[in-house]
Amino acid sequence: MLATQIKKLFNERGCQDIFVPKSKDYDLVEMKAVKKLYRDAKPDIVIHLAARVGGIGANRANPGKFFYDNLMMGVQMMEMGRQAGIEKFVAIGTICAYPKFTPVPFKEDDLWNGYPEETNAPYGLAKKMLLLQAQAYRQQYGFNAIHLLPVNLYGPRDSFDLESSHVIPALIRKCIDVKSLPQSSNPKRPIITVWGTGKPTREFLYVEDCAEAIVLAAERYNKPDPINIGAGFEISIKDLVELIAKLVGFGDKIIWDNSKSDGQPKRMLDTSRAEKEFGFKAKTLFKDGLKKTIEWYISNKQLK
Ligand code: GFB
Repeated sequence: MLATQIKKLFNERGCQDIFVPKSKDYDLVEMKAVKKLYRDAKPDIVIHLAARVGGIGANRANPGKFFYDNLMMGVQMMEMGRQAGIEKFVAIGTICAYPKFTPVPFKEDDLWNGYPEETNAPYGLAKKMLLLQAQAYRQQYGFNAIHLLPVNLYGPRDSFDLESSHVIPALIRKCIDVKSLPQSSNPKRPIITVWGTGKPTREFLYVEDCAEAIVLAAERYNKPDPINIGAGFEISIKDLVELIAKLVGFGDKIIWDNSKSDGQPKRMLDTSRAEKEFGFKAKTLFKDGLKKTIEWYISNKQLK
């Protein structure tokens, strides 16, 4: 969902020569595929978005794969970028790299003050190593690699798989699918089951805003320090569930499955550095972003 938006923004800026490799053509976990990609694309700038990613369910089910695949893709892409002598490497990291009990709002200077939350530590630390690699390569080779830390993303074209997706698409699907069940097949009051206790908090960034931030950083930011990319608000999962249910028009029973993990207790970013360094400030109001995502799911759900 992010690559589509980034390509659109670069096209609008007059940049037409953009190569977006597909994972079916280039399995970046394999070094030979990474070498072939650099031969085929001959890039000046690389924006490394590729990731084996998913929600809390997917992370808990695949800690080994999420660690290995994300580490190998990132490390090899940056190393071959260095050997190819590219101008700039933009590494897209994750908010999961922050320590579990980071005080909110998360400041980039707190990034190394502890171990991440257990459910997403393998993924979070694999991506965090790209920050270390970027700073080490800048020091030894003068290689211009930057590291961005986007918060939980949402928007059209996301994965709506109920086991592996993130919370927003899962809730939208649950509310809409149960509503569209024919009454006859569901005499009892419709029920949706959501995960955890509802107490955790999260911050969410609309995909188009994230794309804007990445393009601005690619154009203007050339320093070793990591940068938070977010929208600067905090919402509890309980309030999120009620908001999505209201926007979808689901007014029935919500059951909380406490056997499912809550993940990181609190999450909200300090977004002042991105604004200071390259003038980024998220534009999309949360309710508007949710409405666009709900509309997209309704008009595309038969494809799911
Ligand atoms: O979005 P999510 O899966 O991942 O879960 P994280 C966010 C919160 O929503 C957790 C709760 O407290 C979940 O327990 N939740 C409630 C649900 N109902 C549901 C549901 O039906 N599905 C899902 N998925 N969650 C992610 C990492 O952590 O952060 C990723 O797992 C990624 O790797 C992302 O890095 C940025 O927000 O906890």
